[in-house]
Amino acid sequence: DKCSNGSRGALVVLEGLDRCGKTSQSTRLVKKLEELGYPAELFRFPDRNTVIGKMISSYLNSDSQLDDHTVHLLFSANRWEKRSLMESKLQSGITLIVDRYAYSGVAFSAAKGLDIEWCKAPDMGLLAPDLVLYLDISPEKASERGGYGGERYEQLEFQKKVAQAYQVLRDASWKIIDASLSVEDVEEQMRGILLDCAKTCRNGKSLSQLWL
Ligand code: Z5A
Repeated sequence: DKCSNGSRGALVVLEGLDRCGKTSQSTRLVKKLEELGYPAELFRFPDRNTVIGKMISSYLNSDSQLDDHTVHLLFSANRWEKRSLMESKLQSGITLIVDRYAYSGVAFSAAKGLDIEWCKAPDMGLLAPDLVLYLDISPEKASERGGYGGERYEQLEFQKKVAQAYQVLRDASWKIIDASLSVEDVEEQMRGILLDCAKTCRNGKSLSQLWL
């Protein structure tokens, strides 16, 4: 039982614009933590494997149309579906590296023009991250990277609005990472911060709730 001494894993979220490198980095961070003796797992939102996740995926691929409020609530519900699983993993000592979370939910819907407080409400009470790594990159630079343009939100003007909305959500748990550098240099910036966070959680920091 990994939890026999009462220590828990850390909840670490990676956020940023499309193509900022979250997916590449989250995989590397899980591997690094494991090497250093911290059990770790990768989560990502949307989780397209659930029934709700399949609805979201079809919307993102433009195979279905949904009202902006409706899809916002689906994204939030998709996180609530995973809340208790995430909590039990954290309590058993596993650090979770999460590729997008409630901040994406609010930033993308606010960029469409929805009220920010309305957007935050359905995610209130989810587990609050111990650390948010914001992979900072200009929308222009991100758009030059591979695979850009395929899905609904991958347009430059829209990504600029998302970047503005993210700024409103920054709080003390955020660390800003320069994501315009090489994959190795981006990881290097995060490693020390991540290990400090994992240690603090292992030493008994308690879990809290988001936006309450
Ligand atoms: N969304 C929402 O509206 N509401 C919500 O609540 C949530 C999400 C959770 C799908 O998300 C969409 O859902 C997303 C937000 C919205 N829309 N947008 N835009 P997703 O996470 O499934 O998909 P994504 O944002 O498109 O993520 P991605 O494709 O996984 O991109 P990424 O993770 O940031 O980047 P990557 O895959 O690691 O890298 C992208 C490319 O850049 C790839 O070719 C890499 O080789 C390259 N790359 C990565 N790092 C570097 C560096 N450092 N230098 C050079 N090139 C690099």
